[in-house]
Amino acid sequence: MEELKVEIEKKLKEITTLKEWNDLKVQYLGKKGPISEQINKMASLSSEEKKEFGKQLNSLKNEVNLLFDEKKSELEKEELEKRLEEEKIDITLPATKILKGATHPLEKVIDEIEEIFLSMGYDIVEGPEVEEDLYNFEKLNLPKGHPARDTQDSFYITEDILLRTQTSPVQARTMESNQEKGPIRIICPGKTYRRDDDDATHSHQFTQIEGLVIDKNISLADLKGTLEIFAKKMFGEDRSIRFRPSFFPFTEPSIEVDVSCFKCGGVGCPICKKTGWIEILGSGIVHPNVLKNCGYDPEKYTGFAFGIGPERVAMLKYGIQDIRAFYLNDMRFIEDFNRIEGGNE
Ligand code: 2NM
Repeated sequence: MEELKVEIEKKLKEITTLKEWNDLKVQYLGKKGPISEQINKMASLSSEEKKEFGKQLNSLKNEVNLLFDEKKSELEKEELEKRLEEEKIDITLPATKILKGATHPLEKVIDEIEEIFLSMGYDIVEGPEVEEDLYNFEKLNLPKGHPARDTQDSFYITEDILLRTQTSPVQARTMESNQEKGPIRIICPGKTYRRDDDDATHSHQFTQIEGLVIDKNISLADLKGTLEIFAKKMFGEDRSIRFRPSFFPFTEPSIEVDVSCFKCGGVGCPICKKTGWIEILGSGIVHPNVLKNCGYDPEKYTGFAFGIGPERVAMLKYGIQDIRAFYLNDMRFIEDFNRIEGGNE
């Protein structure tokens, strides 16, 4: 018995894991272990011998159990210390930088323009980018053969279907589907497409925000007042606007709108090319043919419309030199812009 105890003590010293401890316990204290074996053998002893031998075996078993218990708490303590060491967190280490998403500069300008017109009670309406010739041209007073609808300039999919070249087809659709044929006050933002060779000022895909107001007695004064508010909110309270005559097939008269230079205040600088004025948008009084084509009676209703190029506004406002920068997905451009703008709030 003494030998067995010494042997167990030696084995317990050698083990380092709870798994080994478990195996060892099964080996010595299990049903097939040496102690159980001795207990089984006791059947052949006399009752005197049984008493003496049983007492000794019992105390051996208790001692061995105690040895195992001690070893177990020792191993558990070691394991805990090891885990605590491994899982130690240094809270003084600098945190991993989390990359933040940011709004694209063009999207920021679009959001800003939308906000200005929403504050004036306009609704935002969107429509298909793959459009029918009927809505993109025909109903907007650009009949087949009209020089402004040169097929060289549009992405045609079939003879009658194309990628919209402007967002005004959304307005034609809105006018047409308006059952009451009553007042309309909308802006239509979205992507547009033209067959241009891309360069610093041209992109075959660009964005537009076109506006349309229809009501009784709408006049140029309404157009001017509205666009003046827009110019001041977008480019600064001190801005003024001026009208220049122009031509668009869907408006008569057609008017180009300039804003006084927000860089030099009108004195003359490289941004305004020494003129003091910057062209910002095209507009006009909706052509009677357009109203008629979309189911409105031009004798009862008049309207004004305008088209803003968000790329141009963003380029002017933030001094961006090349329109292609918006579409290259160069993260440095977006990050740089967000640094200037103070990030995405
Ligand atoms: C412009 C300039 C002038 C315009 C006209 C219409 C519609 F649908 F009412 F006829 N929508 N947008 C318009 C007028 C657009 O963009 C430079």
